[in-house]
Amino acid sequence: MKKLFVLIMTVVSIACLALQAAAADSVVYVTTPDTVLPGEEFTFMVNIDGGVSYLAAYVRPTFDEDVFTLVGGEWLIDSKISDFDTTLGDGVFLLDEAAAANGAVCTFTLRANEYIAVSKTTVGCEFIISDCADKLVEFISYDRDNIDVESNGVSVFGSVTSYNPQNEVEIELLKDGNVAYTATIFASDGTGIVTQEFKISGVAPGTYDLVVKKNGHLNFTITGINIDDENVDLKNNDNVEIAEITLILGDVNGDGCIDLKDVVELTSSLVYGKIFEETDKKSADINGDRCFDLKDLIIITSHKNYGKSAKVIAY
Ligand SMILES: [Ca+2]
Ligand SMILES: [Ca+2]
Repeated sequence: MKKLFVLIMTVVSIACLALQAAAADSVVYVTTPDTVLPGEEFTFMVNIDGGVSYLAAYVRPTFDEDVFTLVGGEWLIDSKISDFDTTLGDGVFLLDEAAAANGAVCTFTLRANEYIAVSKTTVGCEFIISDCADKLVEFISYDRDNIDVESNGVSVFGSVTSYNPQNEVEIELLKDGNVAYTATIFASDGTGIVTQEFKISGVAPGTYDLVVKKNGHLNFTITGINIDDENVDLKNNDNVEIAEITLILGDVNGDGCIDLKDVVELTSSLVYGKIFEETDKKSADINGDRCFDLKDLIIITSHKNYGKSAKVIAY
């Protein structure tokens, strides 16, 4: 039913695009609390004012899923369709007859997650309204940005040394094999070896595995990191391999080890001696200078890299 509704809305919206400007007076607004504590549940109301007549609407709450979980929703109007779905997080409704767009429409209930990394967030609601009688469709989006949330949990700090800062580094904290938190060291200019720091915030107590991933490099895993109520700075660890995480590189084909297959890929006539734009095998540019040449081959075949497979060490 929802797909059908969206289809209808799409068709109507295309047909009536020129008329949208005429319906600019309606306002959707949400009423939310000023402050939310970790683990706290709250309900916010969605209202529409402005008097535009409508028969149907699509509604969806907007919020940061790292901060809140949608736990419920309720229509405050009589509608033929009431298919609000907490899994999909949206719903549509269709009135028996056109009504003026005034007053409370629905409520959504959100629960703040137990561990939150940010201190401010936004909660809002998106609306698509259809007034079939006038062949009019109005798009309204509204966000409210004044919810303070109490951040908690601890932070995990570390440093990663790798080649080619033009590729980003992904850091994952896994709990029971599932990714629980992530951080990204974003791409930047430059070539060659670079040492960059990362921070993962809002981490709940528990035992985690930390995995560092970067294109062209082997994964680096630290298992069994115990986190309680204090920040963990891997850079202070007695084990230099943990304190100075260094990625092994040269995994051109991404199979988790560096061997003859990677050399063969780099030295292929389709790759070797080419410049960056001339081949799709971007991962063969090991040092990030946008050329595929002897410099890359030397790095792959270096004793530090060649013959190595993904590193896993215990915390
Ligand atoms: Ca490989
Ligand atoms: Ca290169």
